[in-house]
Parts: sequence; structure tokens; C-alpha cells
Amino acid sequence: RYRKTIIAGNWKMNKTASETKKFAEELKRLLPRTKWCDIVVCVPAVNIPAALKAFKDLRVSVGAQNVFYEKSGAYTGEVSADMLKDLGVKYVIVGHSERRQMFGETDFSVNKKVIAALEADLHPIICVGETLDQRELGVTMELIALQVKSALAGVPAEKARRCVIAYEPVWAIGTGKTATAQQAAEVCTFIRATIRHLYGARIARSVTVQYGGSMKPSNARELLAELDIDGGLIGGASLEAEQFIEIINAAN
Ligand code: 3PY
Repeated sequence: RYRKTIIAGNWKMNKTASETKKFAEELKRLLPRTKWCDIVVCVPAVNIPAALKAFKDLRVSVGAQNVFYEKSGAYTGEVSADMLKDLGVKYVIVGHSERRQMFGETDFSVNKKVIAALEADLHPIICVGETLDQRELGVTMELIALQVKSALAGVPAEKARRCVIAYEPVWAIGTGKTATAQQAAEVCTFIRATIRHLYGARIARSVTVQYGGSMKPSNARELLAELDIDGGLIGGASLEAEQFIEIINAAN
């Protein structure tokens, strides 16, 4: 493969700083000693320092779940890309469907956040995905193309290669439903084709495209066996060290 396989946990609004430490200790006991894929844990912003400390010796990168696009100023409650970078954060999830649905995130704000993250040398994990209605209407691919193109608008090729795209069908998030490996692969292949149209074959080959949406030990191996699925963004199953490790092992 030309690109990295990345297994990233999205903890959402879960775990305190002490629980983060406990999780890292458990993970340390379970981590395979052989070479493994890149591992990321995206924690609530307030727990980033605790996570950085806890995962330091583990070859696990720490990610954030959101970032604001302005550099600094009167934006109460927000966190900038420079603040994340300065702490030692490597990845940031941008445009998760929960943020699009509950916190007014739009393709426009996602694009600004992607640009701000790249500007600060972070790797954005850009989430795209259709709702059940959109899938049933038969507009999935149009919607995905729109989300990918909007997110990357104005992003030059040398920066685009640092982006990760996560395909997360909204109907598979927190519902226990998973896309079949074939459904997931079809969209991930289409995402890569969209990147090829924008940036050419070389960049398209090097961008990591993940599947997310109820990925768990029981379905990870089948999903990750698909050529165009280069890892996962894992919700609930990333909260349990044992399940997370099983998914990491499935990627190796
Ligand atoms: C899920 O699996 O529920 C996710 O949303 C991962 O980001």
C-alpha cells in the first residue's frame, strides 16, 4: 500500500482524565509487540494533556474532536488549531455528523476548519456521510462528492495529502448498524476517485480513507480487508481497551 492504515478512536464525550489514564494502562498491557498500524485516540479537548501524558510511551497519537477556524480572539468556549498543535496534538476530527447535526457544522465551516488545521500542521480527519433518507433517495455519491469537494476547497495538493477522509454513513452511527463491507468499500473507492479528480492519481493513492460507523471487533476484519478502506474511525468500541486492540489487530 502507498498509504498509512490508521485506526482512530473517537471517544466523543466520554471518559474523565483519570479514566483516560486507566485506559492507557490497559492498552499498554494488550498492545501487540509486533509492528502495528498507526493508532490515534481522539479525546475531549479538556483531557488532551492527560491523554498526551498517558499515551506518551505507547506510540499512540492523540487527536482532538473539533477545532475552531479563527486563530485567536473573542470566541468564548472555542479552541484554536495552534493551541492543539502546541500541546502536541497530531490529528483533529472535523465535521463529524454529530457536530453537523447538533452543533450547526456546515460544509462551509468544515472547509474553514480543515484549512485552519492544515495551516497549523495538524492532520484533519474529515468526516463525510449520507443520512438514511439520502441513501434511499439514491443521492449518496452526489452528496459524498459535495462534502469531499467542499471540505477540500482551496486546499493545495501538498496539503491535501495530509488529510484523512472518514466515510461515516450517518445511519450507522451510534445505531449499531454497520454498512456492509461492500457498501462501505463502494463509497470509499468513490471518495478516492473524487480526490483523484481534484488532485491526480498520486495524491489519491496516498490519502488514507477510513470507514467509521459502528466498526467493532466482529466486523472490523471484513471491512479492513477492502483495498480502499485504510483504517477506521471507531466510536463505542474504542472505549474498551480490549475491543480497541482487537480492531487494531484486525488491521495488521
Ligand atoms: C461511531 O462509530 O459511532 C462513530 O461515530 C465514529 O466516529
